[in-house]
Amino acid sequence: MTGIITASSGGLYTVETGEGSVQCRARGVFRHKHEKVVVGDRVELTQDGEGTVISAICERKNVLIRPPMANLDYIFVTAAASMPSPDPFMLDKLTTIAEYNKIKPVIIIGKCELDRERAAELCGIYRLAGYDAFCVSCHEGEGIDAVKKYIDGLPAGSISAFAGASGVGKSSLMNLLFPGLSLETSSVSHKTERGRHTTRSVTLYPSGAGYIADTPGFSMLDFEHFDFFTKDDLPDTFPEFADLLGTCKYTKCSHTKEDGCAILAAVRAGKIARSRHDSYLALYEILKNKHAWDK
Ligand SMILES: Nc1nc2c(ncn2[C@@H]2O[C@H](COP(=O)(O)OP(=O)(O)OP(=O)(O)O)[C@@H](O)[C@H]2O)c(=O)[nH]1
Ligand SMILES: [Mg+2]
Ligand SMILES: [Zn+2]
Repeated sequence: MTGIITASSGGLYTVETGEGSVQCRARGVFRHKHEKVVVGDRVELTQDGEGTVISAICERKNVLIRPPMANLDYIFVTAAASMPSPDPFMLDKLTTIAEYNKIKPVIIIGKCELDRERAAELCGIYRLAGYDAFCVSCHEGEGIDAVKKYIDGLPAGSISAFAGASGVGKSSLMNLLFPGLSLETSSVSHKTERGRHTTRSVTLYPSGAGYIADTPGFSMLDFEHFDFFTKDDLPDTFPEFADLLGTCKYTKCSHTKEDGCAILAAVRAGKIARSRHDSYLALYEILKNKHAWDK
């Protein structure tokens, strides 16, 4: 029998088999091989002396460290227009990690009633990059139907997740999108503008034809070590660069400062958002200093 891992806690996994869900443990062999079963994994179940156990992990499409999940098809990269203040660099780290792992990013700007101008500006930046982007307000109900329709239209069997900083409203939005859920939410500290890390683990919920996960919010610390890929992989993680790659004056152009760089020209012409290129520069600096053995 096969199934999909929908939750995990202290070595106990919830597996949805299509004929209901079972709770079970993984065979000891995974621990020896340092292979970790994560939410989103498709697994094989076998009966042994102790009952049902996970006996094999099916080949993965991808696996992320944050959120700890496998086989993601879509990631709803979520920020708030305010409280906490949006951090485009954090959003761009998430989109680049997603792109590198062949996960389609979709942008959600929540709490849009708090700062409509900033919300519209952020959506504009990501639409210019070619992403689907939604402004939503859980408090005023705005944009919820559009996101719901989008999720309902995702391919059968697809796996998605909401991801972003703590307190941006991921669980609040899930509660509105899926009225059967009553996920815990809690207020953002006014003093620090930080969330309280209310969601503690990744859980997949059935959504239309697929699955969608609520995940624990990030803190800035989670992103200090950005070592998922190398600087040579970086340009390909910005989809708005794609058409221009290979058209710069120098074949080895780093798109950071060279004369005749087609990417820089597009930034000056307003065809590529400056904040996206700023993130590119910052990531380039980090990855430039990264050694292969840092992985
Ligand atoms: N003003 C405003 N507040 C919102 C909106 N959506 C959610 N909130 C509030 O933001 C706070 C945090 O919401 P959560 O849903 O717990 O945030 P989260 O992203 O799940 O946070 P973690 O689980 O810590 O990652 C709660 O107090 C919500 O009521 C909104 O559209 N507008
Ligand atoms: Mg939450
Ligand atoms: Zn260039």
